[in-house]
Amino acid sequence: KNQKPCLLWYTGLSGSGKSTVANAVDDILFQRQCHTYLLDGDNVRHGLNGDLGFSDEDRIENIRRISQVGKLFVDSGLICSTAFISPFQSDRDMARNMLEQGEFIEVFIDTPIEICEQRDPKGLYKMARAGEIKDFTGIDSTYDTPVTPEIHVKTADKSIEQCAMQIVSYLEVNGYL
Ligand code: GGZ
Repeated sequence: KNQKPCLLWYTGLSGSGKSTVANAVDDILFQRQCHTYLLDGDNVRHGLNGDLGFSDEDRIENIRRISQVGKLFVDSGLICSTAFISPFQSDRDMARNMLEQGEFIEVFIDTPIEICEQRDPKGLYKMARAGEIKDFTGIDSTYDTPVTPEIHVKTADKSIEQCAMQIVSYLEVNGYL
């Protein structure tokens, strides 16, 4: 199977659907016999980055390590995806600049904070509003809205499947698949 290696860099608020959409894309790519790897909180925040919290400083280090690992996976020939809030534009640009032209694909999972907060699957927004968690993204910690993402997914009026197909179509049209 021919595939052009790349790093699909998902960014968006907590509860925006980054992991859900990234997993749906990976399922489709797997069916098409692509070789992929998905880095997300489950396999990175507990292990490699288990020493890091949510201060600005720790988030910057979190993203620095993830971009280094992502680059290694791309060098190994995979379509690699990362699903982290990655709130700072400067860190997303740092990751972009580590890769070759066309290898870095910024995917903005654009879900209004009101919707993220309604979903609140882990009750974290509720706790942040109550002051029980501090430095929560979108409440009392910054999220820099992507300015020129390669893919802008507005999730509010789409199904997970439609969001995933928007990304797969981008990969097809631009010669990654
Ligand atoms: C944001 C937090 C926080 C704070 C814990 N702010 O919805 P989730 O639970 O599963 O996803 C969030 C995840 C964010 O980790 P990232 O590694 O993606 O963040 S970053 O890229 O900014 O380094 C949320 C949970 O961790 N979480 N505390 N204060 N999200």
